[in-house]
Amino acid sequence: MDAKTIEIKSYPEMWESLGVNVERFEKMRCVMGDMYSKTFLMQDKRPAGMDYFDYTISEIHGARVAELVEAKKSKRPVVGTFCVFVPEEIIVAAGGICIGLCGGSQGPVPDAERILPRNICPMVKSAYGFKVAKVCPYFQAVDFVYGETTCDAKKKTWELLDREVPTYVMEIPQMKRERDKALWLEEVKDFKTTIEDKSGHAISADDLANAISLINGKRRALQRLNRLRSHTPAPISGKDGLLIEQIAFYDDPTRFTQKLNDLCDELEERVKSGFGVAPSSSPRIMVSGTPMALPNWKIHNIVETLGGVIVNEESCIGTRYFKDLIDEEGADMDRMLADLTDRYMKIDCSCFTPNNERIDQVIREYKESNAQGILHYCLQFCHTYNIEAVRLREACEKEGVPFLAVESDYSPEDVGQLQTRIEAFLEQIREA
Ligand code: BJ8
Repeated sequence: MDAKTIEIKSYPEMWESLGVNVERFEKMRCVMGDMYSKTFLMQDKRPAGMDYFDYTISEIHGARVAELVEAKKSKRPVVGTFCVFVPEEIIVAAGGICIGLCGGSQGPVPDAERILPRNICPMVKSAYGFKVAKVCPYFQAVDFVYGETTCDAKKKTWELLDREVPTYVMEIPQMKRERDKALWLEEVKDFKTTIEDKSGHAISADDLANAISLINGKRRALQRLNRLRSHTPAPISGKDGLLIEQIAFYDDPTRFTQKLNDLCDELEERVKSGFGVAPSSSPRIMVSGTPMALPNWKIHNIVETLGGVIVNEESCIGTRYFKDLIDEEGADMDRMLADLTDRYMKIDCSCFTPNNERIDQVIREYKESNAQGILHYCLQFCHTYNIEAVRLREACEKEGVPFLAVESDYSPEDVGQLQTRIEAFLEQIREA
């Protein structure tokens, strides 16, 4: 691999066997390789430990997909998900593999728009488009999909997606009263039963305990990375931080955790010696809001090209995924399921009302990450995050936190306008 370019490897025979539209997918592969090289490999002072994550991107449609194909041969279920509410510990406990399928690319959006309304969330359109156009080997490899009822765009799309791939749906309550928590526990139990039926594997207490410890380990490594990013100068760029958080959703959890901890060892040395990727004077930005699915690097690219550095993502592809762990003291299945349910109920998605925990959490993360401003990122047509930004802005005004809210999609059309607004925001922080 040349230092400044990356080739995303081609596996046409394997893709063909999965029913991928190979001719179309080949073009997307080349575009992504080019975009990755320009966004990531041109950065200065990247940690050596990023080599592994570059490798996973070069093999994103090869080595990892081949692992899924092997798992399927040995009857291990491969389950596609779209939300951090779907408990991956239960999939892992049944010997399965959980793959986050959220779409972050503009490429398949026109395919989706032939069927879905245009004025819905780009993440939903991108994911659905990947499946109907058959241009995602992961989507082609999953045995079935588990959706949820978090937002209207997703829950109605599952009805259509079910025509393409078996799609099950968990009901996520939208409030957090005791009766909502009881409903959620029942949903988790139903989910476990379905996964057991599909995999032919009855989950034992030991299976679940091991899975909880494995996924807790992954979340702990991500917490460690996040703490390291709170230092000034930042030991790693926001782009690389986000990339790692994105890869967490499809890589093998044991390998990922090991490689991320190796990287964190290196970053600790950087922190000790005061070595950073950007000058200490670079404005430190925390991003908060809707998830940024692979390969959505738009905001991070703009901020860091303009001389800022992103130090935290309060997002489901970010801290909402790893801030909470499951208690590992649970001795029996009922206790473990109750602990798991408690942990998942702490996710402060804007689909909940009220959602005061998130407002408090954003301010807490702002302080802990030593950020100097919050950039609220909302995907177009995501009403819940968009409206919740009103209360976040008020909380930031009260705390004296510089705040900018942007709404965007995956097209490049608004890049110029975003650059102008973000540049002014960084200037405001520099002058403060
Ligand atoms: S827990 S944030 S992963 S639902 S798809 S809600 S952006 S309109 S992703 Fe999410 Fe689960 Fe909540 Fe997290 Fe809005 Fe788009 Fe809906 Fe979205």
